[in-house]
Amino acid sequence: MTKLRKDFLWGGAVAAHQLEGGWQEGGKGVSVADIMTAGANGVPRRITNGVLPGENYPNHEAIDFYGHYKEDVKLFADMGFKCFRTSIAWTRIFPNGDDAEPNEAGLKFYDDLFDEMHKYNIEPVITLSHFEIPYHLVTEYGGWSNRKLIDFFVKFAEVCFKRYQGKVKYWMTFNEINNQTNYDSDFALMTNSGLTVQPGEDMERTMYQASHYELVASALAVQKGHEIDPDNQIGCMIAMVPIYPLTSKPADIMMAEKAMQSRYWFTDVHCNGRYPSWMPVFFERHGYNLDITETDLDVLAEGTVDYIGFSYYMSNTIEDHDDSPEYHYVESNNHTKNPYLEESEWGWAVDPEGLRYGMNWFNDRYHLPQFIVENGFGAVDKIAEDGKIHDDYRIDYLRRHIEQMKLAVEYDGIDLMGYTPWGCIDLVSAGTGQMSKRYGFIYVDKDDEGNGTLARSPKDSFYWYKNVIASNGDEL
Ligand code: P53
Repeated sequence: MTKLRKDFLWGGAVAAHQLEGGWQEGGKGVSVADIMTAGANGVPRRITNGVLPGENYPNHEAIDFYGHYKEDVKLFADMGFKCFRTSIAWTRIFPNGDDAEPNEAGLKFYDDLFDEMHKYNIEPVITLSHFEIPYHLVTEYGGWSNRKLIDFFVKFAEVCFKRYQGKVKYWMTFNEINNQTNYDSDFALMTNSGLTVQPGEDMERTMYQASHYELVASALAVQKGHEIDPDNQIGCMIAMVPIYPLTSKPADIMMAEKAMQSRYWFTDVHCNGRYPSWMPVFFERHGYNLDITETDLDVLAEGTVDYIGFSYYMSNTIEDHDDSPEYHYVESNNHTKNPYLEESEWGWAVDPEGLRYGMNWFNDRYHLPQFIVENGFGAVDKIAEDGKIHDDYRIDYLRRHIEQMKLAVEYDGIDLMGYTPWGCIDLVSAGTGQMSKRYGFIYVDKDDEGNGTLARSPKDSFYWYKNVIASNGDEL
């Protein structure tokens, strides 16, 4: 018999910009996702200077969940979902980000969506900022490099907490806030923080400054959310990609430890309410005179999260590369291949045990409940002769990860709230902008060029997952 909670939150996860479409419906403003073109496997998305004619912007229509949400929520209910994780597109509520008043049509869309979910007893799990910052905040303010964004975000959060009180209880502030550790990536900086690289700018420094403002904004939102409704459960959202040492050479172990610190200090601030000891000395050594005030530090201490929401797809591996006592981690070029693991077509190392490892890592440090809010296998699906999709590779991936998640509960005593696999319905890939990198239990007829009927149909994994939920994880 399963040791999972009786009220375990089985469900699925998406983000507004990756499935809603309707990019200009109901007064919605332009977000950073609306200015990213379609890339391909190994071809990065381009970030254009506003919305330009003749470009392919896959998020503009996405899978038109905006127009199909009733049908889609019904399919989730058919699978037995207890919860559904999505985000509130900031630009539906504040089209420019700095508007004086929220946009009623946007607020109403999410009212209707949450009501539809509650019809089937599906609990909303809501991310406030998931890679969809208003583009106006980028052009006018320089994104999160500007302290003013704290007020804009907190206002947005407050409006959402008030409006959806009684409808939404589970929240997260910033999606995968730690992905910007990869400060060499234009994509990561733009999606996380609306940052544009200026010639000669030290983006590592800017990343730390922007992250600090986001963490302050998150802590303030946590405080507001608790004041508005003490029942609110507000979490952080961390991309858990464990970094292993390649060998038992002590310098490799040390390198991996420092790499983990560089990627996961965000969790220290969210959960412990303070910066870890290595950071002030790191800032000092690098001459980073950051805008971090005493008041900020008090806010961080008072706005700690209720749970750790995290994504898990893969692990990475590292070896010592520069013999410096700092073991400076540079995410863009420090990884090496793990000889024990196979990779997906997109080069993501498949490592089910890494999920259990990551859960133990969080648990040892923070002693908080955990929520796996993303996990999944991006793969090309082929329609078979019988017209169906037999996605046994996806079932295999999910089964092996759920097995490890159960071991973490049963053997490691970890308090796990739920599991929402990513892209439960096919959607636009964040990293590549492709439709063909599919994660769903539900197939959506649309290709990378934007052609297709948008018709929905269940894959084999749909029926498999339905039984997993019905048996509370006993039957895999
Ligand atoms: P895609 C990188 C590494 C781990 C997770 O990713 C990541 C990324 C960004 O690409 O993003 C999360 O679509 C993110 C989702 C995203 C999902 O993982 O690139 O929270 O928005 O779609 C999968 O295959």
